[in-house]
Amino acid sequence: MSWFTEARFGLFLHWGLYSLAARHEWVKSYERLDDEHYDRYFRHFDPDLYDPEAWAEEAANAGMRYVVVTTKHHEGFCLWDSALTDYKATRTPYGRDLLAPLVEAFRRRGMRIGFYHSLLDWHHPEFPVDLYHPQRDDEETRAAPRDVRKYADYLHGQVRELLTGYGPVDLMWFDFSYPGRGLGAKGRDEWRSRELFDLVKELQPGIMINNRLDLGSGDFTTPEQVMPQGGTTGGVPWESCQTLNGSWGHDRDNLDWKPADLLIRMLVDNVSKGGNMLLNVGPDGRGRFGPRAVGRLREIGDWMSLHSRSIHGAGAAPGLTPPPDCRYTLRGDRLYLHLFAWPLKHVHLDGLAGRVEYAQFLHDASEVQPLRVDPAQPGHLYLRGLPEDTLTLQLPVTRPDVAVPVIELF
Ligand code: H79
Repeated sequence: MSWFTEARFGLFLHWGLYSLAARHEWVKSYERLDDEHYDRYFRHFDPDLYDPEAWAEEAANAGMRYVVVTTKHHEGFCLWDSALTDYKATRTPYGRDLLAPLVEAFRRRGMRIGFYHSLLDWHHPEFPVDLYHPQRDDEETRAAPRDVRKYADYLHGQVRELLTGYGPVDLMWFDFSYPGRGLGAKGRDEWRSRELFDLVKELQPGIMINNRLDLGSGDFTTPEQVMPQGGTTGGVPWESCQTLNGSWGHDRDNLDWKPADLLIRMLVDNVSKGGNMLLNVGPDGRGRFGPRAVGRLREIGDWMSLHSRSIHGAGAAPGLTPPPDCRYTLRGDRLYLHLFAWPLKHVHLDGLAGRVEYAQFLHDASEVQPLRVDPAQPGHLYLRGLPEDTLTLQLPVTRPDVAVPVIELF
């Protein structure tokens, strides 16, 4: 499982019928749309510009090392040609399986493959109505009780299909459990999570499973749209999943787009705390990433092409406290100082005096010289007060023209 912590950066893909509604992947629940209304997206699903090779190329160029794709989101629509339902891509106007070509394209780029699979299913007739369900818990639904055991059989059957039909799968991302949350609440008893977990491991012994089956931490934990504090997961690998704009599915009118430099700082922050970042793109109804997403991925790629050495295979630097607005990552015995803000002329590194043999900017391998204080020089007077064990580096006044400057310390 070391590939996971080496990779550090992955692509999340949310793609389904909600991509046509283009107003958040929870639209069916938020707007309480019934099946009849929602069927319009099924009848019009035809991503004629779908090109998973292009997606894989964008992801690879951005420095991403794995992909996690929504095989099925809460709406219940399946991207693959499941034998257990007709609610799938092959029965839409598009008429073809979307999953196999995607897996192939990303694998060809050397990327690891992850399947997101929703535990919730707002389309399956035996999925009991609950607080998130688009259908209300009313007299009518109570009169026709649903059998969650039958739904769980379906869930297990579909997972079996996914893990037998697409070659080696590296990661399984289940979403989500809500035990004890009122009528229709669901967790390990309803999903039959232990059985499901064992099934996944039996079919794909090398796979990693996330923590949303209500079985504790799983193989890795998944903070969602938060930047976690470091050192809080007790050594369990973790991955923070993040959006470009607050939504996971394509969201046409959303203007809350994070700029690329913020996304880069988020990635660095995660790695500096020992975690991964899974960054989401919500492709549109024609199967494109959209210019805003592509623009950000390319800017991230520009930075990664010069700085991936501080990300891939890197992690937290235990015992070292970085200066304000800086982050350390450690890879082997190389330390990387990421400067989120640009200080004037000097940066002071506590605890590093005498421990650094050479320092350079990562983007151009230009030397960053230490400040050597000569007690004979008058200037020395003004530097008194720095702790003995502090290494001071001399910075140019002008900040290098990269999203986040990085100093590599040998
Ligand atoms: O697939 C993406 C989301 O659709 C899904 N997980 C990511 C990866 C997800 N969104 N929310 N949740 C899982 C958990 C539920 C969160 C809730 Fe709420 C917060 C339920 C009630 C408050 C979101 C906001 C749903 C209703 C309001």
